[in-house]
Amino acid sequence: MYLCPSTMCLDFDNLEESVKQLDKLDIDIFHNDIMDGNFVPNITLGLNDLKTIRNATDKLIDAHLMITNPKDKVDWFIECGVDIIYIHPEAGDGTLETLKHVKENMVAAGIAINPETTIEQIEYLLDECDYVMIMSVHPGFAGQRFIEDVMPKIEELGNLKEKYNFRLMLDGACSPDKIRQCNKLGVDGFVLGTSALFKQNRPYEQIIPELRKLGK
Ligand code: S6P
Ligand code: MG
Repeated sequence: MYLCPSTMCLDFDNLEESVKQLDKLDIDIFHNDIMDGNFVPNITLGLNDLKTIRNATDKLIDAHLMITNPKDKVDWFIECGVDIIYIHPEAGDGTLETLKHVKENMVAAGIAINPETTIEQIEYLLDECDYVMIMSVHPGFAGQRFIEDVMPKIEELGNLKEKYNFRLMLDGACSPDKIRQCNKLGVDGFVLGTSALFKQNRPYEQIIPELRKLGK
């Protein structure tokens, strides 16, 4: 199971130190939310933040691009040295070509799909996906409620993993209960935000081993 802390929840006054603190623990991927104030109504990390994070850890880092027309800007993130890039197919055209382009540059490619997006709408992309990330909140903000309507989609994509050979990830309000439940349905990795890791008034050192025990 992949545990993926969301860096938008970190202390940005001490970004490098905050990354290094988590880097020492048993986590797998730093999840970086990139928002443009257009595709989603918020702006979070920029390229300089991403570079700081890259330089602070040797673990995998991703870029979850919540930006309009990602095909025009994807090279910026390839150049930052991220290991995985997630593109929203809802954010513009050319998703299939963009996934191929990412992989040609030796970066893993994935799609992130909004709660309303159906499997029928994205199935043509699955052959090119190393990762598929289901959004269980509307992208834009941490601290939202889990959208239960995505549960059937989680189960269905869990059943398609072997056929298309992708890793299934979940982003949005991943609480310990949801992690346990959805890992059984085939979800391989979870973004950790305020529902599991941050604002818990307990040290990360205590929480991470507990989360680790929830999955296989
Ligand atoms: C939301 C973003 C997510 C959040 C994550 C926070 O647009 O893509 O990655 O950072 O959802 O987690 P939580 O537990 O506060 O929802
Ligand atoms: Mg995200």
